[in-house]
Amino acid sequence: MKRYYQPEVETASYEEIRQIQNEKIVKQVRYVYENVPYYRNLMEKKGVTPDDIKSVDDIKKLPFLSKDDLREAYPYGLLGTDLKNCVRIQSTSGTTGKRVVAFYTQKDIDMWEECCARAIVAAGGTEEDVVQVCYGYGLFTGGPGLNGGSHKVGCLTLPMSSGNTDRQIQFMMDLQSTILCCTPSYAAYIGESLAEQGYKPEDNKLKAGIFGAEPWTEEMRQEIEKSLGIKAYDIYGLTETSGPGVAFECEEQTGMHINEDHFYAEVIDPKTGEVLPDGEKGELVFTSLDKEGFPLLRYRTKDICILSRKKCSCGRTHVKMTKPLGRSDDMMIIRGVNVFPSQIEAVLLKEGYPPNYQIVVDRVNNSDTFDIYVECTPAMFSDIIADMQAKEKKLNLAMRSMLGIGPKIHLVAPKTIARSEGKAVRVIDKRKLH
Ligand code: DLL
Repeated sequence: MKRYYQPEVETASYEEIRQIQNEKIVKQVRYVYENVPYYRNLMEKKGVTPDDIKSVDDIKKLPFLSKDDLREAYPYGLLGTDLKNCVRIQSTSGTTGKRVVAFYTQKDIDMWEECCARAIVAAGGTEEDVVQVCYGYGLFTGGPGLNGGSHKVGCLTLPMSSGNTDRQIQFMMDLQSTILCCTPSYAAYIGESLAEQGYKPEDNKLKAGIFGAEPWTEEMRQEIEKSLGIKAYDIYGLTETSGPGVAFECEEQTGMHINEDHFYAEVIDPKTGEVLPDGEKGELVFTSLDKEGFPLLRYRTKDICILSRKKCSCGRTHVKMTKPLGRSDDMMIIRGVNVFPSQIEAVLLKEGYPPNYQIVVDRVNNSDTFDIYVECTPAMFSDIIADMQAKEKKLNLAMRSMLGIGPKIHLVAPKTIARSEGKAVRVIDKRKLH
């Protein structure tokens, strides 16, 4: 069986990978400097020129790029080439301010899909496989990324998108899907639904699952593996860098190999920006090495993780990252969707509510619950239940349109949400994800 999609590079020695990275970084920095005035400006402010970057060891001289920069430069400020050379955009959910729009040339798409193909082959995928992709399709990168990777491997691809679980199960059974790609919480839900419909794990033909886009635990992995009768692999990525496939798990299931020939990873102290040695916990920072549409140098992901170069039994040599162990900002991932408290606050203000609220997130039966308690002003508060329900419904719709998912809204009487003497406790996340 084929073990690697691109064996030469996936199993190259450390020195060979360094060589590839060193050649690429020189070109990528010059490319960005010449084509992205926004970043050139940051380099000039720091007194760095492309001539200062001779190898990846010099990356630490470059300025960081943050989500705030992406917001400031929205939509075209970080574009690396003429729009006429781009063939696709993908985006995250959220307000215009928080939304990330990434641009891809055809070469960028090919690179991204190859990264996903590596993940599929690492999960045992070959052209004999039937890959059921139930990540969302559209602006979200999950569906398109895994779909493209599956094509590259030559698998029969079922572009299901998310939702409609009965139909997912029918296709899974009738077309004998062998690899499932979706968020871990949706995988768990499919497992439960199969059991409810009377199927046993051995009744399906699935052998593997490629699950990511949100945090999940080892316990959840075991549960999913048991309920579906599969081996469950993690996959990581973010819209800014391309989408899923920046890193993926192999058969060892002890962390995800970062596709180092395309993305250079650093871990930094989120407070000081200092680069930390392998093995230390900090914020993950990526530098793209060969992107055209949306090249990013030293992009701060806000994901906290640890890098390791311990030899892997799968034969891959690329550095491994742990599962994200948390975030250095306040972003939550609820049912696979990125949610910031500031977005919720913006909706409340727009709808005329005071910014006294509390978000409660929990995971019940492997599915996220999302409740927002909102204080009314005395003028808004009414003891007519129908009135309050109508208001809750209106707020739910406004939240849904902003976030892409609908929370359960609870309007509560004035002055009932506990005031804090220090920082307000806006978010109570009861999920034990890390
Ligand atoms: O979630 C891309 C993706 C799609 C990854 C499908 C894997 C599978 P965004 O919507 O931009 O992109 O969200 C990126 O999600 O910074 C992490 O905080 C989180 N995340 C992604 N993968 C994982 C994972 C996609 N395997 C943000 N475990 C990232 C934990 C993850 N968190």
